[in-house]
Amino acid sequence: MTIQWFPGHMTRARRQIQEKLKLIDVAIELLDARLPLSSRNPMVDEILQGKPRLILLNKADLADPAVTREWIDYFKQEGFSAIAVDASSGQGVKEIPALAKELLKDKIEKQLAKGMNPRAIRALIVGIPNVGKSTLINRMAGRSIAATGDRPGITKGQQWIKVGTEMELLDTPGILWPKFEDQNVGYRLAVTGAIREEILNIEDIAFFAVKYLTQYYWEPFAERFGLEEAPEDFENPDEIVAVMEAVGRKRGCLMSGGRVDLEKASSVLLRELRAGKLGRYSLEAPY
Ligand SMILES: Nc1nc2c(ncn2[C@@H]2O[C@H](COP(=O)(O)OP(=O)(O)OP(=O)(O)O)[C@@H](O)[C@H]2O)c(=O)[nH]1
Ligand SMILES: [Mg+2]
Repeated sequence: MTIQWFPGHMTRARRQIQEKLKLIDVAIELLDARLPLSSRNPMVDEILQGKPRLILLNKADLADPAVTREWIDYFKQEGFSAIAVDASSGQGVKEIPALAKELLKDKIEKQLAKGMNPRAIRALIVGIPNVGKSTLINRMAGRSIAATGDRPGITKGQQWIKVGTEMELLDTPGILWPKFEDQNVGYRLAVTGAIREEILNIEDIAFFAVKYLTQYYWEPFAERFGLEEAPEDFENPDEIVAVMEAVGRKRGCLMSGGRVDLEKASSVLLRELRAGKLGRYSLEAPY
């Protein structure tokens, strides 16, 4: 099964980015630190056409720090400049202007050699919906100028925002891509709330989350939901569903007759995961 959908405004958002490329010195690509590859637009190279690029693993406060370090190494090996940041607290954000300048060093040196005063660096901020682009911009600007919110699709159009005298940032609406070749990509995005839940079945999303998290983060998971026995075989769907039912019972998601309401249990579970109640976790690792 491939999940296919592509809201029209995303085609427009992509076109608008390409129209602005001429004005842009550097692209800042925001990925979700919990799922860097799944939150990476497979068309990004094509869209950015060789612009110097800085990769930010945002929401690093929610991700497993050891896995985030592996991801940073991974992107560096791919030849990118990459750091982990937390746009909501500002952790790591101060380093961004210096890294952008470093990427543009040759260009800036040439301008200086010609006696020109280097103008403010123009940076394009790109990434999937809800990854924290506008939050990052507000953080860098030191004021709340771009609208933010905890659901995808807050930013509707582009907006230039000045950061001191050194940088100008272009906020853009989040973009996704026409289809997910690997359905796990869709599930990872859905677990974190990057895509609307209705696109996938909520019980399938919760199943995916429980399968991964019980395997890699059993202790915090068991503690949060008061569980005792970890699944023996994570590939056995019955065992994963049994965990979901146990969570449902703990949270009182019962139907008449005492059976667990799996849909309700899934919804409660995902809400708690998204609210960070499980602590820090990553949904994919590079190695
Ligand atoms: N925990 C955590 N939350 C963050 C971070 N950055 C952003 N957020 C939250 O993520 C949500 C989305 O942030 P936005 O800045 O609106 O995201 P966006 O990428 O601009 O989204 P669109 O405009 O819809 O494309 C908000 O609730 C932010 O508070 C972060 O580093 N850590
Ligand atoms: Mg936004």
